[in-house]
Order: sequence, then C-alpha cells, then structure tokens
Amino acid sequence: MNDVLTIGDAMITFNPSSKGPLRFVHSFERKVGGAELNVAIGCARLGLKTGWISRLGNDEFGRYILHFIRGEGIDVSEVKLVDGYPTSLNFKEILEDGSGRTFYYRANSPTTTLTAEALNEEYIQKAKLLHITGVFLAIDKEKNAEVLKRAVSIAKKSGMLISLDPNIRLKLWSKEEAKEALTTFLPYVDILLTGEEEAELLFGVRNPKEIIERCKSYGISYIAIKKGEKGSVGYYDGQYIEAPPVKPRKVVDTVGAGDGFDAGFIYGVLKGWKLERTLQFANTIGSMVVSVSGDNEGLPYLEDVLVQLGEKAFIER
Ligand code: KDG
Repeated sequence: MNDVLTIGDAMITFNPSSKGPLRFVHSFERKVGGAELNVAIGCARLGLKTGWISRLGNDEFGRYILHFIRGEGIDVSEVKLVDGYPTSLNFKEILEDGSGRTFYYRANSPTTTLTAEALNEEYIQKAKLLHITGVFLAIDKEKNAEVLKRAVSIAKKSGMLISLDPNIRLKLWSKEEAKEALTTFLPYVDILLTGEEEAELLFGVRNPKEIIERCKSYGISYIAIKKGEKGSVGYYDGQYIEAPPVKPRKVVDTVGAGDGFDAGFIYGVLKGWKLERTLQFANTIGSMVVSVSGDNEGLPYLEDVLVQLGEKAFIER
C-alpha cells in the first residue's frame, strides 16, 4: 500500500555544463526530470511509500529513467514502456543568477498512450494521497483531463486526499487554457500548493488572504502559497501563517524547489503536523534543493532535513 501516488510525464533532462544562453552551451549532463516525478522522489526520500503512474518510451532513455526511479525506491508497477513514442527530452538553460529556462521535446510524449480506462482502480484506492499537477494536464489537454478526472474520482471514493500544484508551464499551454482546465479540479482538491503568480492566474487576486478566501469557496482545506526566496504562506482550519524563508547555502539551480516544497508539505500533512511545522519543513526542503544542480538531486532524505533544522546531529556516512 502506498502513501502517495502521482501521475505524470518524466523526461531526460540535459543540464548544461556551463551557464549562459543555451546556444553557447556545448556539453550537457544527462539527468532526469518531471514535476510529478520530482515530488514522488521527494516523498520517497522522506520515507513515504510512493508510486508513480506513467508511460515511458521503450528506448534507452525510458529504461534509464525506469532504473533511476526504481533506485529511489518508488513503486513502478503502474509504469509501462511503450513502443513508438520516444521518451520526452528537456534541455535546460541556467543563467548566472541560477534562474533557468526549459526547452521541451515532448510533443509526442509516451504518456499520450496512458488512457483513463488503463488506470488501475484497485491500485489507486489503496493509497492515502493523490498528487496531480498542471504539467500533465497541459501535455495532452483533453485526454489527460479525462485521466486525472478518473483518478481523482477513484481517490475521492476511497477517502484519499488530493493535492494539486498548478505548475503552469506557459510553454505548454496558454493562460486561458490553464485556468479553465485547472479550475475544474479545484472542487476536489484538499491541498493546494501554488506559486503566487499561478494563484493570481487562477483566482484573479494576488493578496494571500484573498487567495485563501477564493480557495475556501472551493472547499480546499490546506493552502500553501510558495513565495520562493520570500518564504511561504499557509492556511489550515482558521489558522493563517506567514513562514519565513530559509536561506539556502547557495543558489545553484532553482528548478525543482517547488516540487521539494510540495513533498515536504505533503509529508507534514500525512504526519498530522501543525501547519507552522509543515511550512518550515517544506521551506527548508525548497532551500536545500536550490543548492544542488539538477531537478531532483538536491531533494533531501528525512534525516538531512532534520540536521538542517538543527533537530538532529550531523553523522558522517
Ligand atoms: O518542477 C520542475 C519540473 O518542471 C522539471 O523537472 C521538469 O519542466 C519540467 C516539467 O515540465 O515537468
């Protein structure tokens, strides 16, 4: 039985060996990325039993990703390698300040073969939480909305929590498309993990208290607004908390920090922690992710977060 399930597309991510505009980069490191997969890796490293539902190309990159995920201890029993659909690729550009851009080659993603009917109901309903994001929705708009609708309806029937990160990637769809598609899921969401700009796009307001009011009208219980280097804001059960930022040791690569935050927040909710503790834990993970190059390499193990929080002594391994 899994604690957390995610559904999404993964990619081979080519990380540039040097900083600056991509056209001047001559060599790359091959890594693995994908928003939902990063969250799955984050949860697994924290010790949650985690499953990832997906399709990968039946090719060298697909096999590499599958081995990588298995190595992270993620349940891949609902991942299939499919013929005729090359594994998705993503070339990253990292500028001097650590900010990045992505260049996708995923128009014909293997996940286009994952249908709503192919979802394993028995498998899904045994978990505690289903995490979904706008990236998967954007890749194959109508079909993936059907996939997520069925997954959410199975999850809701069995009393699971639904977490949603809008993860709006404007290279994949327009603001209007994102708003329309994501809004249809809001009534089923228990935990919303959103950036400030994404919340503004969805709700038309930017002030955290106004965002929270809008979320409450959809029945969302837990709300986390990620503010990057400014920390985060959270709401649960009448409690509103502004959590201060955690200063990273250095900023190397900001991609994946939001996914790390999500994993930390999900962990806190599943452990029944107080909101303040959950936000501090999630902020700490986000700050640890940006200190390491790669979309998921910086995701910490539970004891690393506890060391970072000063709650556990550092032990050399
Ligand atoms: O959140 C980080 C992800 O966005 C990254 O790992 C890959 O760009 C990506 C995507 O679309 O999933």
